[in-house]
Amino acid sequence: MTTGSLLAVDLVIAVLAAVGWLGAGAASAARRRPLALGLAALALLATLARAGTVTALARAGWWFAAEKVLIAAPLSFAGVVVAGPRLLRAVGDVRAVAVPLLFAGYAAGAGLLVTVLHGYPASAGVGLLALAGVVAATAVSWRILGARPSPTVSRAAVAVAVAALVTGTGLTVTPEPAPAVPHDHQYREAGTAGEPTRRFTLTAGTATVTVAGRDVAAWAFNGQVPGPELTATVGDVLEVTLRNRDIGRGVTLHWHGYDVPNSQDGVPGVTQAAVLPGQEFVYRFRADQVGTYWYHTHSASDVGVRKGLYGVLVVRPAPVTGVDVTVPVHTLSGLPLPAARTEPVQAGTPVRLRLINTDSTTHRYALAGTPFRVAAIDGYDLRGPTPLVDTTVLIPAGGRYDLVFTAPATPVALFVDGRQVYATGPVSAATGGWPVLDPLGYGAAAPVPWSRFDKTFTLVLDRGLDLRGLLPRYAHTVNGAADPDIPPQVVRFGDVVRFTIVNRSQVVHPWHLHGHHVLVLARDGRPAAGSPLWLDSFDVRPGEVWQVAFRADNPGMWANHCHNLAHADAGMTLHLMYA
Ligand SMILES: [Cu+2]
Repeated sequence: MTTGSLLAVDLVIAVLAAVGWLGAGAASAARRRPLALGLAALALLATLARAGTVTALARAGWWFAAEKVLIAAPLSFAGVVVAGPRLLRAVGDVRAVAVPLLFAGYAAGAGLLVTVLHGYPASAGVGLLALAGVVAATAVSWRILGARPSPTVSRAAVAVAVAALVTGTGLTVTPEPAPAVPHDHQYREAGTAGEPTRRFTLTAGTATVTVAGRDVAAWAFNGQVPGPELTATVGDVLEVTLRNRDIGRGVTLHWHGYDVPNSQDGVPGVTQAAVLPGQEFVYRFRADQVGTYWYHTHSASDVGVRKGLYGVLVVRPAPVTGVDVTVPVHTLSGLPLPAARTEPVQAGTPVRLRLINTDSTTHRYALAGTPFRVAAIDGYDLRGPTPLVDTTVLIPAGGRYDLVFTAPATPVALFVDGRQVYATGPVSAATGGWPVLDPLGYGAAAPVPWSRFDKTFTLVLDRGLDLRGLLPRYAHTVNGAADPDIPPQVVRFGDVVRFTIVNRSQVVHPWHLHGHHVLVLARDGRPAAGSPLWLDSFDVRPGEVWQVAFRADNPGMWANHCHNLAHADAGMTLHLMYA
């Protein structure tokens, strides 16, 4: 079983245990003896099963099990010890064991809430808060059920609850202020004098566009979704003037995967101010990375990109031979883009399909009718890619794959999630059962260029209640905190930096570091065995642990975030900062 499934199973079992104990308590209070015994037996079985799942999770990595071992397990154990023997002795009136059974339920429920609302890292404060909740709920039940606990027990319970509450909520300590994030930088500008310059103007505005015959209200660059395709030849200087006509939430241009100087990165509040209606901003950088990229607004990015403020950026080596097609896939108001197109290609022609996922979730791509190779991922050529047949690739949010093949005499078609988007002629193929390519085992290996790391960071991705804002929210968290309270990661120019990224949540997090490509070292403890993978976007699935590294060679303040942009907006954003 994968760690991701184990996390899900453990959650279900924890719910069963809590519901079982609470139900048994309620049934015994109502003198429903057989029901009470049945539910208590279910709860006991679930608690025992949970010992197994928590042990397995701890073996997969302490991140997955910390709060379960340190908080939920002792609480559950106390519940069993208190309720179990009393239940066995309750031969006469089953109502006498209602409170011990409810206590076991509150204990199991508190452990579950710690996992769901707080997660990683476990802290003494959270443990004490859970304890206070259990004691308080038990005391209230006691009074409601009319039992008369001894005064000593009552006083002790109140004392424990108050002490736990005071320490758990941190009322006795002054909170540390979050580290300041500097927003004004003076970093090097692009040295771009004297090279051939490619000039573009992108005007952002509300627009009505037609998708699959339907009119859709969109936010568009130059009135079209996607925006104009920006192309350059390696060595050109790109000069892009961004104008905002009427997007009230502001616009910027972020060059996704393009490792531009920090001042051109387009992150509002970090590298520039958002461009407001009537304003403009000129981006200028040298196109020195060949490959497939895209641009998108980073201002209110979740809604902005979803509504259409994105486009393709392709930098080609000169000269181009054969057929070279970009396929940016997007979902606009629930409708899939691009529209399907069919273009005959002469047999023997080299074809490159540049697949771009501009959505916030993973898409599945299948190329039918020809063997093909994955020539590049995220703009970086792979080493020794071998031919693939009837194989699908999964592209994470923000990611790009270049597929290459020589056109056969028979038609070829590309399917995205089963929908045909590009073809050279009529093809019908059922691609649903095809195997999925694992890029970590594809192509020819090469040694990792570093053997030691100057800085190592661990990012544990989770969900949790975030109470630091004005309104409480169920945030997507990194190391137990949500933006803007996640401390920046500080590196020095020249450092070799290693990130360990752990997903202990129930959803996929496509990770995206600005300004750098990272080399994949390992996933779930197994070293990457294929071509070196230099990525800017990679899916960290539930239960996965990725290790990636890079050399800190692009000074500035860089966003480092989940590219499911709804998650990024809901807290899953931090920053990499050069000292
Ligand atoms: Cu995410």
